[in-house]
Amino acid sequence: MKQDPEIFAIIQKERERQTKGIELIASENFVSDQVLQAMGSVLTNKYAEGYPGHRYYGGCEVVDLAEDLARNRLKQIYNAEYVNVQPHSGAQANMAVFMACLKAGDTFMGLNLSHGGHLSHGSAVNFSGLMFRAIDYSLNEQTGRVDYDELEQKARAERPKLIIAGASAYSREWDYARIRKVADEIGAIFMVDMAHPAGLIAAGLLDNPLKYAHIVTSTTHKTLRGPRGGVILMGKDFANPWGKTTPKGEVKMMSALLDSAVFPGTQGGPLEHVIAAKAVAFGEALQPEFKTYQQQVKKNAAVMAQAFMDLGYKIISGGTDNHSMLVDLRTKYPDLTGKVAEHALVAADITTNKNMVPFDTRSAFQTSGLRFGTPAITTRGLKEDKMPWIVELIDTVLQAPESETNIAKVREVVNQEMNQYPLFAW
Ligand code: DSN
Repeated sequence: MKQDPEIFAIIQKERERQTKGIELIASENFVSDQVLQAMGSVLTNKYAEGYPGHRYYGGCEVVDLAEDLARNRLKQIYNAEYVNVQPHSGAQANMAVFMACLKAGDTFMGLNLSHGGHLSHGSAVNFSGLMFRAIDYSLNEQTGRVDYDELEQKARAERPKLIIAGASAYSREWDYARIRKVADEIGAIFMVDMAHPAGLIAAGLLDNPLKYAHIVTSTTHKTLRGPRGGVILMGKDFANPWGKTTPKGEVKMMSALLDSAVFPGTQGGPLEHVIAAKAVAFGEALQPEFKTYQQQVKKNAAVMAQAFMDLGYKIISGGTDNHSMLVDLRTKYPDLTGKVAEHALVAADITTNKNMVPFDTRSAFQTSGLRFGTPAITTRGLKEDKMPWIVELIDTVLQAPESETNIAKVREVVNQEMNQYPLFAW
């Protein structure tokens, strides 16, 4: 069959963009060739509504093997008792948890979006904020860390049924034990969305939230370096008989509630080609090289954060425990918005995203911050000695973000250097 020239030209263009630039978006990564192969496989042809061994279609015995492999490997990585690998994304995983744990209008609590939280943790324009009563907790302005005192006070006063920990732009470890304690005190379910640091947790470099939370959700494509997708897990609370009582008076296990909240509650047929790619990525995460990779991700982030601070930039919370950092541009360039900075850096083939900083004086469309992360450049092979070099290039662009000549000079240096780090084998 003749290739579709239009779309394959576009794919080629994106491949070139990824190859020639420095990718610093904290939520992105480059998957292995075998993850790509599994995603582009014949498994996309199969309908498999239901779960392995209990499907609504014939001919599922082969995809059952792939889904079981994904489930078993994921359990092994995080020491989980229950997993569901079908959510199409992190937001879908979160939606299923809401459906299993709450009724429309119930109160729940998550980190304020403008302090680093996530859309699906209660934003007014997301299903979570539209269908439920969302209350939030914040970061402390001085420390740039979660204000656990505020979290506890609000939880006691408002008695949310669900408390969510986890963030999209937060560079510090969480005190999960403290949140679990207040959740137990008020009878709330404690959920952790570990999407961002999932790979570091898998490698044992950050605390495993399954030890503390009733339910954990994640994406599979950030630090975990798998295909785009979501998962749900449970650890020690798996056997808790909490859950909804059926009309017949039976108490349903949370695992059954979660399974039916994913399918048929919020999704139809699972993406078995993506589940196979998840299985591949989970297999990779179980290898010793994965730990070495994550150690480098963390080391690169720490060195990059220090390099920013050495040049006079403010890093929220003064550093990082994980793969990411949030730069407040106002200390160095008070008149520069995140929007203009992002645009200039992208033109220099350095990809990042504008981000609100806690207590930002600008809107989400302008912002005073930039978010950076090291998972993708570490996969590419860059080590800590290159981090100050990257930060200097960023600073060169930000000194004259409107100057095409300045940007073009940096772009040339970026493209030449990245040429030394091959990315795709096929
Ligand atoms: N959009 C993702 C991020 O960039 O962090 C979160 O889902």
